[in-house]
Amino acid sequence: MTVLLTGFAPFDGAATNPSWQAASRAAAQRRDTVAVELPCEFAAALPALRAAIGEHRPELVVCTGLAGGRDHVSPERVAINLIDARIPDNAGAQPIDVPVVSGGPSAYFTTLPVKAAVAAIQEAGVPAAVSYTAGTYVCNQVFYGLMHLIATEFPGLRGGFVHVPEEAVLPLDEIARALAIVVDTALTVSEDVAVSAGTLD
Ligand code: PCA
Repeated sequence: MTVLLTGFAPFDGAATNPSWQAASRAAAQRRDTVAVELPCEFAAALPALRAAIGEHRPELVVCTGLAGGRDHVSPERVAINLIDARIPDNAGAQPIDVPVVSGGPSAYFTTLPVKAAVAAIQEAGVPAAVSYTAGTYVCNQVFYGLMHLIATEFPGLRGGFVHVPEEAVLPLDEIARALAIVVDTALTVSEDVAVSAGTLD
């Protein structure tokens, strides 16, 4: 396996999480990709991610999670070293104003070609936009932790994070197609395209 795709377990009382459903669907359609579900728990998510990287030794890791308020697929540009949980996680923990990694840099940038990926997803007819905030909950924690793992333990590994909308907003097949396009783009494009994807909000 060369690609690790992750999705999250359901959280906040939901029965399913489209990030895991789409990630497992996309992986099932590819020979180079394995999918792993991460727990939506601050204490357990990063150890599970680290174990999956150690087991599968991928060259590319794309983690995904649900962003309930969004109506499009959003590859994330930046992870911040901050947890500020709005709701408790699945283990009942609600850390507020703590770093993901004590003493770590304030932020990491993705090493995925997010602009090229967004252009390719849009070309396939699926709504997408680059995002400049992954929030301050478990998704941002996993994104930051992934980039920190790459910086400290797995040099050469490429990785990033993609938020996906609710299944009612975008069908799972389209979300899965978008994730496959992110993977294909990352495997073929090493330098991102220099077009503006900036935002004023
Ligand atoms: N979304 C949450 C955590 C798990 C998930 O799928 C988030 O955006 O932080």
